[in-house]
Amino acid sequence: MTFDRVAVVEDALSALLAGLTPAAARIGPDQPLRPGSALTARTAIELFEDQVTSRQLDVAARRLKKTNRSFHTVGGAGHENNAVLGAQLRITDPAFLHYRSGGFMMARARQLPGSTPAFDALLGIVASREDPIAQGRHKVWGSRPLWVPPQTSTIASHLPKAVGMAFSLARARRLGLGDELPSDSVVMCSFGDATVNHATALAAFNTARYGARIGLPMPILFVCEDNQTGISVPTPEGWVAETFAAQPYLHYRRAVGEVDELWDTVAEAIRLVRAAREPVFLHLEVVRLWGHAGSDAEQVYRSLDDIAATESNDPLLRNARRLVETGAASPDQLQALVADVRDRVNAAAEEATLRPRLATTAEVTAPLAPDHPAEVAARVANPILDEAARRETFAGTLPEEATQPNARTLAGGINAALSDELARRRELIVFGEDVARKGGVYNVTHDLQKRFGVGRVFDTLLDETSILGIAQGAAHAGLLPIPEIQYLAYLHNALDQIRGEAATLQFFSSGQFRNPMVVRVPGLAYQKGFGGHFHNDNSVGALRDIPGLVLAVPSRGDDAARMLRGAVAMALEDGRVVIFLEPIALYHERDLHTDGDGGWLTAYPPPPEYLLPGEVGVYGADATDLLIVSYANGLRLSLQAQALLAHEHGIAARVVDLRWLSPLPVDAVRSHAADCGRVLIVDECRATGGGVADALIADLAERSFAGRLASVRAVDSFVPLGTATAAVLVGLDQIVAAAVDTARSADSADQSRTPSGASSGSRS
Ligand SMILES: Cc1ncc(C[n+]2csc(CCOP(=O)(O)OP(=O)(O)O)c2C)c(N)n1
Repeated sequence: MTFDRVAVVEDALSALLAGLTPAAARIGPDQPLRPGSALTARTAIELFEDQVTSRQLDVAARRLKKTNRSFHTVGGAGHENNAVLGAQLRITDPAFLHYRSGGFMMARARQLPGSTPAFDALLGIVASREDPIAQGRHKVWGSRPLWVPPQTSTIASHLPKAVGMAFSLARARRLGLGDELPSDSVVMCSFGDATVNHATALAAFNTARYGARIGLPMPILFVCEDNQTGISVPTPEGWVAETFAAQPYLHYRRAVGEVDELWDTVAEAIRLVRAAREPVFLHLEVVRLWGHAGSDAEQVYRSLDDIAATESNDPLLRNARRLVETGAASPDQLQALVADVRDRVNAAAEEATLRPRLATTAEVTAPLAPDHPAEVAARVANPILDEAARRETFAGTLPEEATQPNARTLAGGINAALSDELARRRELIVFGEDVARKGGVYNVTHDLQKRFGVGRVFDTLLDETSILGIAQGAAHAGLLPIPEIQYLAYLHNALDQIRGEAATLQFFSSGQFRNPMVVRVPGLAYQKGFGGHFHNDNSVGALRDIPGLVLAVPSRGDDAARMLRGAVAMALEDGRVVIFLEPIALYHERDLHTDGDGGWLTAYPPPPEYLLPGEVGVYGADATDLLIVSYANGLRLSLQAQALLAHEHGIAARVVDLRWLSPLPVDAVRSHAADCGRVLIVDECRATGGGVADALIADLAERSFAGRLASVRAVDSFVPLGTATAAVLVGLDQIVAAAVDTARSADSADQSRTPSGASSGSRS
């Protein structure tokens, strides 16, 4: 038996309009519905039309679904009063929207003559590639001209970036950026009542309040569309008001009553957030009609009486009554309006189903990982500061003029490169826990705040979700964020902000919105004296599977400086999200083979030298007995092994540093493998899915690499404390033994070998 309340609700509106008695006296189009209200008859009728249009989109989505012509039925039915916000906020007030925002979008689009919001939404519902925001990749509310970045389906995940943008508006302006938006813009963010319980939402409310508490401008309007339920779970009565009405540093406004009352409350809330630049929580009471989505069998968890009671509170019924009783409109006028909207949306829906859909892999993935190396190269080279300006940045001595020829550690190289980038790119900001005053747990951001000021280098509160939210919001505001997550293990705490949000934005907006960033993450294992898993997390599996994400893993100071420049330029030019994973154990390492040999210190390559994905490091390019492929701590161990293999076993091994773990530089590996004929992968991450060995071996095997293939990997274990680490991590002896075994194995390696020639290097 089907349970379809669409017809019931539709008929109720028709019946109401047919039976309403016109008011004794009409009011003029510019008169308010009620003395003292700012809602005029004209605007109220427009609003009603927007709400009916939104409702008809839901009707059409469900109708088309029955014949498999639509793919999304989560609707806004019952939430249409959010149109009151769409009409009153400006299109230069960025809006991060709940998925029930049809009314909001219809009303907002009125501010942009020539827009076709209903047809646009229908193109999304039928997943047509002509959908102007997502090209059918998802049904999202979004529009570049209306400043509505698309949001994913993950509830609450959009709140941290909305807060991040509110936080960043003034900061960007102070740096002479972000002038696309007026200086009094506010950020709006809407969500449901169940969502307020989510950890991510709570993080965002907290960060907004914390910001207000320390005196930062936080012009964020939180809008809770309270339909008293989350799918099937009722929200305890009064919960939202109890929780938010009296929180310090958060203004609370409750929007209830007739549409003109809602209008005035919303107007006051917007005025407040715009003028005070403090967070406001607007509590908008709504109802949810027709269940959570078309697939939701609401009758399983609600009685019919209950459902009917909700339907009797349909905002369209209420608003129609109000328009007629105040004399703003006649029943005939509204009847004609509803009939007209129904016809128009039906016709548009049929038309939308005929429009083409994405079909090929290339079409689907086009916005995922923009890659324009020539333009990136131009970015790296521009601007280059003159020597005097750089000397000023570095207080007289340039980092390349250190007292010894090779004087930079990995940490020193990153610090100097960050300084160079901050000095030449005003849009750059560096932030995170302890990065500013302390200069980072490992001193990598030492002195940056002193040199570049609190506006550009700052400490944040202790919340990784909010740090990554600030990064996304800052990017929306025109800045280039370089956030730091203190340890790799704690990135997982907030990974949804990368996986579900930052990495998906270009995909779901067809490249129209971008959140470029370079996220610095100290990580990996082998720390001496500071053990245990959480500070020695040796898995990159959760990062490597994120489409479009770039994962950079430098090992030495010079590489790090060049790679950071490449990463920043990729972010600026192509909007890429880059994770810059820094091996903690190598930060302050100086030696390679013996104490005091200084073999891990490097010269500092000044700008514009840079490296991009695909460019590997090669050590021993002439050696062809064996290829060792590694990265990070594994690279240093492999170089130690290389020396032992030569001296003790007469084996000439070539070592390749991958440098980039996503995308993997497979072309370079294939070429070096062909040169050497035998390959050993040294992967310091966990054996199963944690690292890169599986992917590299599979790639070579699938390409019929004929030589011996082997790997050493860390054990599938968390890293223990103290000396027991040696029992699970890859060690030097293990590498040497595997290398000897691989190099001496009898196989077809000699036949598979090709003349040598591949090399690496950096560019400038
Ligand atoms: C993080 C996350 N968990 C679970 C879901 C599945 N889900 C989608 S909507 C929803 C309920 C949200 O309720 P509420 O915030 O009240 O919004 P409403 O749908 O009622 O408007 C849930 C649990 C999700 N999308 N994201």
